[in-house]
Amino acid sequence: MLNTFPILSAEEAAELIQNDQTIGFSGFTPAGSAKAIPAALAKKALREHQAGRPFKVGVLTGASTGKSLDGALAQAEAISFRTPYQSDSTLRKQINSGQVRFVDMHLSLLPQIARYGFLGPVHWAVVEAADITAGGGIVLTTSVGATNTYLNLADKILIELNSKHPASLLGMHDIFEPADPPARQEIPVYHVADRIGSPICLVDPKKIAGVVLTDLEDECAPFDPSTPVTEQIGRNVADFFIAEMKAGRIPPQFLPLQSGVGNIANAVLGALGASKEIPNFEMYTEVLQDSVVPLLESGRCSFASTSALTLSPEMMSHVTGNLNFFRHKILMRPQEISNHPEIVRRLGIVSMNTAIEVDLGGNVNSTHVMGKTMMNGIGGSGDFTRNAYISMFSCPSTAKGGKISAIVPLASHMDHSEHSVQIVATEQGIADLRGKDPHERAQLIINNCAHPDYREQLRDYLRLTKEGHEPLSLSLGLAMHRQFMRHGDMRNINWEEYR
Ligand code: 0RQ
Repeated sequence: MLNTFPILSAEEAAELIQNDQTIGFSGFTPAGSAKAIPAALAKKALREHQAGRPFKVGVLTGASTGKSLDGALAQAEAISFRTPYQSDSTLRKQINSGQVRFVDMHLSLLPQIARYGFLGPVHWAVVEAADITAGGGIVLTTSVGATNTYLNLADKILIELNSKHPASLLGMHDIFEPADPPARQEIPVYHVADRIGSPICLVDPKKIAGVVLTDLEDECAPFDPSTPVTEQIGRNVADFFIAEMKAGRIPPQFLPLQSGVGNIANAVLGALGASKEIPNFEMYTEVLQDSVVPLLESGRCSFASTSALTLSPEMMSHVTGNLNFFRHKILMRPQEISNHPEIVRRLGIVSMNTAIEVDLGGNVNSTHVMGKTMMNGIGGSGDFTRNAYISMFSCPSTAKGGKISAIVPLASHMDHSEHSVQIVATEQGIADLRGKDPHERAQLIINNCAHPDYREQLRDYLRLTKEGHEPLSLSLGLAMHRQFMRHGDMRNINWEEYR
């Protein structure tokens, strides 16, 4: 292979990329993200800015990335447009100040939207690989995300051949891209472990402009240790699933689990794995975190289909050191397939995602603090929530030391509607909203999920909104948010002040 394609330094590769171009990077979370070329591109942007020339690019990825991609490019003020998800603090500030245009998108939809041209031309695919064949076969590394789509769409391709990831990752990916309508057929995944595509991405070798040799670890940050609150959420969720099994609503062999990212999701998975009454389960998910690896080894999780291995460097080297075991336990798929509504509905997935706030109707805000400030993005939570057999959202009942209630009269931004959200879980308990009308939902959410500091004032709100199908007051719906903006604390509201 090395004789076939030009070997470039990261700097030489970055020189090929021009101001105003759009790049589809590999990476779904920091797993499998391109690293050397974006870091070199950030340095080029700084040089260009110093010379008084504009230099910004459009950045497309699978989901969030790491410090060498979103971090470095944001610090160099080199990003003009970003989609579909991010979690970098500098980039977040630029998005919220209007400096970077950010489109928050369902992850399963991104490849289709890119194929139809809504994101403009994709000039470059910059992709990390574990191996390349002379014929243009690319073995991806620790994620698939939207990389297969960017490789197809891009005019030109740059590859980071990363020796940290062994070529023996071959076989851990299942690359499948649906045809566009009206030629689209069913996606034939009937069981979590079904393989339907190719282990490699095949590209036209003439599109490969160069290969950069790297030896870089993924930049996945470790999770915060669990807290009494996150552990209690985990126990509440595990108890709920045990009761569902006893009631015959989850079959004895369980149903495939999807779990979002973050500290809470990690704690919930830990609790499920530790529960003796929950049988061994499979995962059909988008992100596989550290907590799942011991579950795969113990057999508690019998198979995991994912789009990314979002593992700490230590856990990743453990997995790559034991690939003969893990290659029979893990399959990585494009996000268009890992998150596909058709498969989520078919498999009867139990989805568990995280909310910033939940309102009394059961609507969920997962993305915008106080309705305005973007946190990370919707990610895959909507793909799963809308189509799962059981759709759950969990969060601590309060944030910022109790000054903010996660249970509010009206969500200040809505990502997941009352029609899709079935279960709400906090450390206080579980509200099962299935089959309940709006007033019943509101009472369940207050009684079972709200923090005791907020229950009475939320009940007062309900008393003020008795009429109508929804317990809504147009003037008071956002009063707790307004109270926080005015007084720095949502507690002890005087509803009259906001009438
Ligand atoms: O702030 O970082 O300043 O301490 O939000 O909250 O409690 O640590 O929980 O790490 O799980 O993140 C929803 C943001 C939760 C995340 C969200 C503040 C809180 C803290 C983080 P600090 P926690 P987590 C997977 C699928 C997107 C939807 C999804 C997320 C910080 O899980 O982005 O699940 N989800 N997608 O203090 C003000 C509130 C708040 C609040 C929390 N009501 N008001 N601040 N915070 N609630 C993604 C992919 O598809 C890849």
